Amino acid sequence: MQGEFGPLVEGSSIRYSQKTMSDMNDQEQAISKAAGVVRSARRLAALTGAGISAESGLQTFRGAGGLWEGHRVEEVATPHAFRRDPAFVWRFYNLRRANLAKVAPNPGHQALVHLEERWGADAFTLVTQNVDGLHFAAGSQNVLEIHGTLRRVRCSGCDRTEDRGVEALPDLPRCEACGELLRPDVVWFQESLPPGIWERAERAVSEADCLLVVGTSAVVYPAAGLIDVARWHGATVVEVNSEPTGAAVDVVLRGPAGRLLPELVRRL
Ligand code: BV8
Ligand code: ZN
Repeated sequence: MQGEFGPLVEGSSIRYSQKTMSDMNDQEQAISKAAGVVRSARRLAALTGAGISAESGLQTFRGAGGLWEGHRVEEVATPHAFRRDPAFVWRFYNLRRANLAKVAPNPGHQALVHLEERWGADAFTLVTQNVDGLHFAAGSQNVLEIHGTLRRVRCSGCDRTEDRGVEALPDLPRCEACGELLRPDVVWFQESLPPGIWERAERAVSEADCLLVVGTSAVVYPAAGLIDVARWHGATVVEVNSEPTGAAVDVVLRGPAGRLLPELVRRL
């Protein structure tokens, strides 16, 4: 029977391999170190990506199944793709919106709510690349959705925005005010991030004593650049990820955020 650390069950006894034992010690040391860093932080920030929503059942972008109808998100989430074939792009987004109706926040999202409750919304800022709205759904309040949200639409004509929750939208939804095509109010590739929100994210990260980087492959910029901003300003960076990434961090908690974030909070 293969468990988290690979215990081998032989008969009635469990035998841990030497490597497994050292892995467990490493994990133990890392989470104790991370808890010490977080506990002593006056100001905290978190940067989350699709990985924190994986345990809610939402597909990540670059994981094994990270394709949609054989396309990479970078090919579908662009102004060019929308101009060329708005029905194709809306199919992608309406499917993702429909998925939102079936999912709920997981213990990883809830652990970040606990951090905001403990530090207060002015000393804990949650910056998310995710557009699934699950941080708000979990109860986080100080959330900067730097890539927008699937729950909001924007008129490609008059720029009017509207929160449409997760209601089903037509194949080509139109603006009630001017009749032009609506688009998802998300940041596509080659588009700028919402100015005010981006500035607030940069400031929060530059003032943080500790930045938690959770469930992101750290390949999309300028979001991934926030990790460097934190380090340049002297923050300690703690990464929570089930896989290695290229991010320059100080402490690595390797495993699912839905298990590691609650464990980290329990040790504070
Ligand atoms: C801009 C909204 C300029 C839409 C998204 C070459 C080099 C560097 C940069 C570029 C380049 N060419 C182009 C660029 C810029 C480009 C970019 O970064 N491209 C990348 C692909 C190279 N960036 C842009 O275009 C940005 N805009 O630069 O504008 C500009 C300047 C001036 C004037 C005009 C323009 C805009 C980027 C925003 C794009 N929009 N989303 C939508 O969602 O449909 S990005 C998209 O990727 C999502 O937001 C997503 O959040 C984000 C990042 O992905 P991740 O969240 O990290 O998800 P991923 O699947 O990659 O990783 C999941 C991780 O979780 C993995 O590490 C996995 O191990 C881990 N994990 C899985 N399960 C768990 C887990 N961890 C813990 N627990 C688990 N259970
Ligand atoms: Zn309009």
